[in-house]
Amino acid sequence: MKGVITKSTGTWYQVYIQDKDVEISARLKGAFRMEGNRDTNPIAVGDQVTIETELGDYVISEIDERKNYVIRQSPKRKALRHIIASNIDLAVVVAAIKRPRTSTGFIDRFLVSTEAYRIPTLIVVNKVDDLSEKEQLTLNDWVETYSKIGYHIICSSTITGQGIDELRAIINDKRCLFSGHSGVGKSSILNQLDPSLDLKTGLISKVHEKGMHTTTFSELFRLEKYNAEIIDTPGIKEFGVLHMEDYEVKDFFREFIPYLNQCKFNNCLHINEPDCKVIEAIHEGHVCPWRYGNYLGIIEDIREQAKSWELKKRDWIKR
Ligand SMILES: Nc1nc2c(ncn2[C@@H]2O[C@H](COP(=O)(O)OP(=O)(O)O)[C@@H](O)[C@H]2O)c(=O)[nH]1
Ligand SMILES: [Mg+2]
Ligand SMILES: [Zn+2]
Repeated sequence: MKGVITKSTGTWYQVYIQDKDVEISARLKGAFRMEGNRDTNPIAVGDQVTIETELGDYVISEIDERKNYVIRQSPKRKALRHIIASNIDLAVVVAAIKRPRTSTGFIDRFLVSTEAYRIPTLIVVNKVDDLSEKEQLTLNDWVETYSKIGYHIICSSTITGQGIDELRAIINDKRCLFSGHSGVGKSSILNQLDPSLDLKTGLISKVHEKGMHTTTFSELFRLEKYNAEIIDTPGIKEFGVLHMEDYEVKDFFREFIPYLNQCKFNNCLHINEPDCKVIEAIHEGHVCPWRYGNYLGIIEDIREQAKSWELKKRDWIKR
């Protein structure tokens, strides 16, 4: 029989069997092939799998090819990647202007990775009920900037209910990945979408958080009323952009695309090359300067990472 992974806690996997509408626990089949696997988890939430029985247990014998997936990179062990979730129809990044403030750097890293995986992405800015005049201006700037380059952005509040109906209409019939810093209101939003989920909300105290395992697990919830599935990803702080090469990132900033073949050099990275049309466009107000700043930040991170690897390698060769 076939099922979808809804939760993984190491050895055991929760699997939802679509035909029977039941959830079972299964482990990997003894001879599960892991050839060439550089993932820390061979099976991820969202994977479509084949279930057999073996010695009285349900076992996962096969995994269907993934339509797409998002990964988290281990910064220290670049060769290893952890698949956060697979087979996603829509990635939702939940942000807030304050308590806690989400940086646009975080949002843009998220967008770069979902662009790279070609996953449609929605930006939700939650907690808009509680903004000062200045914060409202920041919000307006975000909305204008992201809408202009073609991203759907919803402003929401679980207190006033703003944006919730719009969000509900969008997630209908889709498998959605929900991401964002702890405390931005992901669980509160999900509860509003479907109160029967009854997820715990509120900030976990720092002490408690530290005392728990550092790895928290993604989990897939089914919203039967809307034929939607939500994958909640607690504790994901950064998405994988570090596996990219510096020259790849420019392709994932949509607003650079119109200038692709117009710069003097066709391999222009839009950093400090002469006659760069992207930089010209920033000066002329066609490209958002803080988005460009975030672009430079990502390039810097990738190069930093490459440099520290190079140094480490040299260190080893010297021995
Ligand atoms: N002012 C305001 N507070 C909210 C809103 N949504 C959630 N909260 C509060 O923010 C805190 C964190 O919410 P939670 O849903 O647990 O966030 P999560 O960590 O992203 O799942 C809780 O105390 C919520 O009551 C909102 O729209 N406006
Ligand atoms: Mg939560
Ligand atoms: Zn350029």
